[in-house]
Formats: sequence, C-alpha cells, structure tokens
Amino acid sequence: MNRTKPVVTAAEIQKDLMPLRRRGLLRGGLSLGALTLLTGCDLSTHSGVDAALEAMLRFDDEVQAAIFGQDRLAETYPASALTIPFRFNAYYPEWEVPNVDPNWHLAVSGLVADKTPWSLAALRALPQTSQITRHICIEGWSQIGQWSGIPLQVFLKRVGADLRARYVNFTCFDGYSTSIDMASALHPQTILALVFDNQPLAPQWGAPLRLRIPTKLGFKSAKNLQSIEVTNRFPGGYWENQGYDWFAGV
Ligand SMILES: Nc1nc2c(c(=O)[nH]1)N[C@H]1C(S)=C(S)[C@@H](COP(=O)(O)O)O[C@H]1N2
Ligand SMILES: [Mo]
Repeated sequence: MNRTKPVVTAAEIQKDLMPLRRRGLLRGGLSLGALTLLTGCDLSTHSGVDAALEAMLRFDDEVQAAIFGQDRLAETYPASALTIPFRFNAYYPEWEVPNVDPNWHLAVSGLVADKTPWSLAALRALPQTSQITRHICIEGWSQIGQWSGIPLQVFLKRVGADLRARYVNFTCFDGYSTSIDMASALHPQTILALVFDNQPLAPQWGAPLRLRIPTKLGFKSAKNLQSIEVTNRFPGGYWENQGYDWFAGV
C-alpha cells in the first residue's frame, strides 16, 4: 500500500488506449510545427520541460509511458517571470464559470481506504507546496503562473489509495473531466492547488480546488474539482474522448 513505484506497465496502458486508437482518435505524435505553436516560442532556444514536452509529444503514448521518470521536473521560474494578466480558458466562455456550492466537499472514490469527503478547511490543513511553472495550452499559447496546494502524492497516501492502481480520474462540477496515470499522479510537482497568485482560487481559476500538473498540457490541469477516483478502468476525459493525446506530456 505504501509503495510509490507504480507497477502498471506501458503495455497495459497501451491496451486501454487501443479502442481510442481504433476509432482514429489518437495521433501518433505532433509535428515540430505544431509543437512550436504549442509552446508559443522557438523550441530551439528553449530548455527544461518545453524541450522535454517536444521530445515526449513526438512519441506514442506507449513510448511516453515507458520513458516517464518521476525525477523529470518541469522547469520553474522566478516571480519576475509571472504572466500578467493571466489568461482564462475553458470549454465555455468566462461569464459561464460556475459558482462554488457553499457546502462543497471533495468526493473521493474507487480504490481508496477512506472515502470520507473533504471540506475546504480539512484540505487547507494538509501539507502545502508552492510552484511557479509554465502552463501550456494545446491551442498554442503558454503562460507562467504561481500555484500552491497539496502534493497529490500526499493526498493519495492520506486517503489510503492503492498506489499500484493504474489511473486517477478527476471530475469537475462544470461537467469537465480528465484522468492521469498513477506515475504522473505521484510526481512531486503534481498538486491539488488551493491558491493561485497568493490568493484562494477564484472561480475562473478553478475554485475551490484544481489539479495543477506542469509536466502535462494545460487541459490535464482540471479546475473546479468535484471528485477524485482511483481506478484500474481507463477513464478517458472531456478532450481526450474527442481526440486529444491522453498522455499529453511527460
Ligand atoms: N473544469 C475545467 N477544467 C479545465 C478546463 C475546463 O474547461 N473545465 N479547461 C482546461 C484547459 S484546456 C486549460 S488551457 C486550462 C486553463 O486554465 P486557466 O483558466 O487557469 O488558464 O484549464 C483546463 N482545466
Ligand atoms: Mo488548454
């Protein structure tokens, strides 16, 4: 239960992705042109995770899973690099951002020992970490922001999650969803963010709780979380089911 090394193999994940591939929904990889668009800059002058993303996105999901390393960190930046103003994005316009239910609790389900829902106060009492990282949208823009919150690894261990399970699935109260593999969930920079830019998350930035995962494309960083599920059943996601690369990063 306490081991952090995931046992799911690339081949197993590949099997789960097969139906999507058959339906023609998964691309083999992105061209350098698409990647330049993706990161919004000249990749030949870029370092750190942008270069890593470039390399990763050239490969199939299978290869990405095989070469994924827990120790591969996304690039971090000084406060002077923060993007102001920060850009909102969702599958609907900003004026349709949902309000948070005052009785909001985070639901926890699936392969976990403790399924007690979490209040905001209880989440705030867990260990917190902070990061200034680049958020890269697949639409071809990127921006640098500051987020603070609970390492997902800490949260998963706290609820007694089966860390050998394949997937962590996130649902959101705006109807969005996404999922990641367990290795990505246990990555030290993958956090459940409560704070953006030193303020409690505002609704448009994902209040009251969002996933922030700088080693993957922006659509994996689910806002307005409703539930977290640990599962061996491939969960897909809002954009992933429409053809976006499921791995979407390193
Ligand atoms: N709940 C929810 N989360 C979401 C989305 C969404 O539509 N709904 N869009 C994703 C996409 S495509 C991007 S680029 C980022 C945008 O985050 P931001 O508004 O903080 O820039 O949120 C991601 N998380
Ligand atoms: Mo995005």
